[in-house]
Amino acid sequence: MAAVKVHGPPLSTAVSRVLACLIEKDVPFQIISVNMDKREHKSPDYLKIQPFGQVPTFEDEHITLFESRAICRYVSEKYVNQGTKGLFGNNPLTKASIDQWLEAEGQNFQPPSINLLFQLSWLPRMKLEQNQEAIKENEEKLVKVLDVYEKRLGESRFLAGDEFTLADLSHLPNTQYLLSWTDRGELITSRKNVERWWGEISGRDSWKKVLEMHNAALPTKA
Ligand SMILES: N[C@@H](CCC(=O)N[C@@H](CS)C(=O)NCC(=O)O)C(=O)O
Repeated sequence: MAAVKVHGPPLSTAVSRVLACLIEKDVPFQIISVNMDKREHKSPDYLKIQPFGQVPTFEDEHITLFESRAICRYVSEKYVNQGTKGLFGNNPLTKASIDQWLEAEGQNFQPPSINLLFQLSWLPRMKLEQNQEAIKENEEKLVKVLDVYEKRLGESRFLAGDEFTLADLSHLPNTQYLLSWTDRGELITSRKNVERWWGEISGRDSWKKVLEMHNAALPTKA
């Protein structure tokens, strides 16, 4: 099988989502470097394959796709018979349930979690001032989302049911960074069911491999 191509740095949350999915599905891939510090994602050539100038972009044979969750759905459908089965369900109801929680991740979990990461991790790294109002507002929003998850995960082993699916996988990058790069890890660890779920999904071999790629990509300290 020819390797698919993923354009973008493994440390990007959206790139990580796609890498975790490809590893779950045993799909060989090649990472194509996009140097975001040099703004290569805004270059005319890159904009031809990702018109919004974001990573990742995905290439498989003659097709090009962007949007990490759409890429994950495609990979799970195209390679349905290999790797982890049922990542995107196998009947209309399981697919709808997975989609429901994938949408919850994209629409409810992603905005406050990425804003918190930006405020609590990226701004300090760039030695820029944080906005305390934005921190408070996004933390409050995330608390409400995680309270819904806590209830759901008290009733169900994974978000969409008894099996690990794309709905769970899609939460890996931002949750990892909240825990590793901010002091707000308690948002996860103080919720019994969310913490149990996090232990289960972050312990998957696919995610451990993505973390190895993160470690390899991080600048080494002198
Ligand atoms: N919804 C898109 C979001 C992609 C995205 O926001 N990528 C970030 C890196 S994680 C990016 O390219 N940021 C640079 C920019 O927006 O200019 C997806 O899931 O693929």
